[in-house]
Amino acid sequence: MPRPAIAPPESTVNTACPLDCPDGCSLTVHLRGGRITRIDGGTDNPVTHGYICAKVRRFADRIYGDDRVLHPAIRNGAKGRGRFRRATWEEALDLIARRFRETADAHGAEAILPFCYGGSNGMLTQDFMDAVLFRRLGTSRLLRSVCAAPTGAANMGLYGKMASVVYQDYPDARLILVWGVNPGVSGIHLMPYLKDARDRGATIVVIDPRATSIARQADLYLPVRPGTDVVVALAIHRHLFEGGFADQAFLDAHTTGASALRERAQPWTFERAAAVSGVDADLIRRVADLYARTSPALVKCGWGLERNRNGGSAAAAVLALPAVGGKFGVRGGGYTMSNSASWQLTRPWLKDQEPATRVVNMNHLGRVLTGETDTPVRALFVYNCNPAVTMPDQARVLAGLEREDLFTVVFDQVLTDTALYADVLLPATTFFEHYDYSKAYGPMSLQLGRPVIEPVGESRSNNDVFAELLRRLDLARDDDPADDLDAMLASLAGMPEQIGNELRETWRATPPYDGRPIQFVDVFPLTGDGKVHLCPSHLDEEAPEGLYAFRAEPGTADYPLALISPASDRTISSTLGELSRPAIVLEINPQDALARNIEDGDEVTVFNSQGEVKLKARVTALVRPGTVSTPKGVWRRHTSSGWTSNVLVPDSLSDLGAGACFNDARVNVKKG
Ligand SMILES: Nc1nc2c(c(=O)[nH]1)N[C@H]1C(S)=C(S)[C@@H](COP(=O)(O)OP(=O)(O)OC[C@H]3O[C@@H](n4cnc5c(=O)[nH]c(N)nc54)[C@H](O)[C@@H]3O)O[C@H]1N2
Ligand SMILES: Nc1nc2c(c(=O)[nH]1)N[C@H]1C(S)=C(S)[C@@H](COP(=O)(O)OP(=O)(O)OC[C@H]3O[C@@H](n4cnc5c(=O)[nH]c(N)nc54)[C@H](O)[C@@H]3O)O[C@H]1N2
Ligand code: SF4
Ligand SMILES: [Mo]
Repeated sequence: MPRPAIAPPESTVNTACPLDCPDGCSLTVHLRGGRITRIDGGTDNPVTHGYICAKVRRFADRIYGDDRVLHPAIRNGAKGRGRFRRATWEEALDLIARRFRETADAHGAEAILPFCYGGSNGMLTQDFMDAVLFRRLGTSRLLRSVCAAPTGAANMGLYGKMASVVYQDYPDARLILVWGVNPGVSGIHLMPYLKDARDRGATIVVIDPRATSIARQADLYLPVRPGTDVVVALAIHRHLFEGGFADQAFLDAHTTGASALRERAQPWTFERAAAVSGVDADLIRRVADLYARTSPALVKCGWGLERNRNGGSAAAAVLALPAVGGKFGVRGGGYTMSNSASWQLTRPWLKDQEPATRVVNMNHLGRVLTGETDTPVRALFVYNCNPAVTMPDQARVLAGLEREDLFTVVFDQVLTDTALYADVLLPATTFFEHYDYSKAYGPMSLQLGRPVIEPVGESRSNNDVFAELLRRLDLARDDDPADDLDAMLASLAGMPEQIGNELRETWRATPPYDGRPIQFVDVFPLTGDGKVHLCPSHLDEEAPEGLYAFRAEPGTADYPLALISPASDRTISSTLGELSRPAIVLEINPQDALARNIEDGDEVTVFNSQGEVKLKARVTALVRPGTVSTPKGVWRRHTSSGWTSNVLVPDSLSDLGAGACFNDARVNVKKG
């Protein structure tokens, strides 16, 4: 049953954006004849107040666009060709249930792999009825490590994911290190606060291989070689310890592991760090000295620095700075990492225990689908994810998806590159057509989003569909939510009482500490003993060469350039990638271009032993020598060869969190 739209057809309605972006905007949606005519920034969220990104402004083009999946479909042609015949929901769901049952009977349910990541990132569209289904079925489990795994492991290990400094407190800082993050693109509502901080006299330092918009406005810019942040941070630690700037009283009272960190920082003089990172020793010295002497000092740690073999240690070393430097305890001092855990919400509605089935690292999708594993994957259910273009080692991922003996379900809103490989394709609603939570991970904000239009075509929400599958597989129980509305109500009932009540009444919850917690005044580490663990033994054991170790370049002489693929202003990961866009470019430094006889605008081939991608060269000094850059989230149709940067990305893992090493791709570039 399609759910009736809750908004009158001619109206202006408020909702919230749940997409995987730190900001959590409130939205105002204009409707005419029951269709969305305009999407603007809403005023409910005081931080994102009034404006939104250009991506979500264009979201109606996605909702009503040609690529929207409008009804269930069953493959009717060779794998990967995207040829389908229309099917009813009954037929499609019956087929999935039958194939799942047959697979489980013949090979065990571990032969089924659910594959999902953030999707639209809400709490209702992931780890709800989907998790109920897959837990009860006893399928393989997925390690969701494509993003935020190394930074998450570091933040958890050192601080137990203590709540972070929020955007509103940036103007109180006197010094801000913007480290491996590009807020001008990936969290735009931080930018006015950074400007405000600067106007009030704060010094801004940016550490990034590319001169991003914030780097160009910064007082100091460190064009670091990808994957080398750990040594830059350790050189700052060394200066703090050796220069007598370490806050010994704080270290004694609130930390463990300071001497281990000091020992590991010891070898990293400014000169050695400079030789490895490619950043001038004097620049590192200036930053270290500024950090030592300035308060309030703030470190904004992003995700760009984690996507390599040293990413976990880099994040740990960066996050350890305020503890060693004694920067906590004042507004505008401390660190910002993800605030996703700061509401401390659990998911009490998930009553089923996770089964002890095998865990598959999502970064290894290609090798798991193509290689020899104890229990080969025979059925794959992809939702909230577009692995054909977002996972490492694209060639193997696509080879796996092409397997004739693999039964693949893809449940998505649009005909993604992954959907082309589906045996059964299911149409999903967007967050304008179902309920979902918008939980920001930059500011502290929690809003409930609501359907503002009827589901387009025959699309259905995740909870509706997974509840249907539970029934078809005889796994449903009487107290399960029956559909999306039920699931939403169950989630509200499972929230802490005040939050649940507020969301029910105003669609928005009041964050603790007025949404502006001060670290070590209002919030403290959520580690077992309440201390900062500067060198926790479990991380030290997990990292192949120990925590804070620098592991050298993966490259060979044939592939001297580091390829990075950061967020762009066109897509959220690959979401919205179906919309038209200018040609995809490879940014290359003039020095590297000249050596290869490449001019601005040339067609170039970026290649390594895994594959090649054809792109247009943009010769620009904004990217450091030795590094080339192309946006993440590109679709196959946007390159002439049909391959995207992920064909060049190895499926090796980061030192902590078994995360993806997108920025460890080493390549060469040639004209043509
Ligand atoms: N517009 C838009 N917004 C987004 C997204 C999007 O796709 N588009 N994606 C969302 C998601 S899923 C995430 S995880 C976040 C990510 O947001 P960010 O934290 O900004 O992460 P990235 O864009 O991966 O990289 C950030 C910066 O790190 C730099 N970088 C790359 N390698 C290194 C390195 O080794 N060291 C250092 N210091 N810097 C490096 C890149 O040049 C880039 O400028 O953004 C979210 N917001
Ligand atoms: N080269 C390179 N690749 C990268 C990165 C990089 O830095 N470089 N970054 C990585 C990062 S940070 C991330 S987070 C990953 C993200 O990679 P993915 O998890 O694949 O994320 P998206 O590309 O946004 O795809 C999400 C899909 O979910 C669908 N979806 C949204 N909402 C719903 C829903 O309610 N129901 C269903 N059924 N479907 C829904 C969307 O339509 C979309 O197709 O990409 C990674 N890929
Ligand atoms: S993607 Fe981010 S900036 Fe854009 S509307 Fe959503 S929360 Fe706001
Ligand atoms: Mo991400």
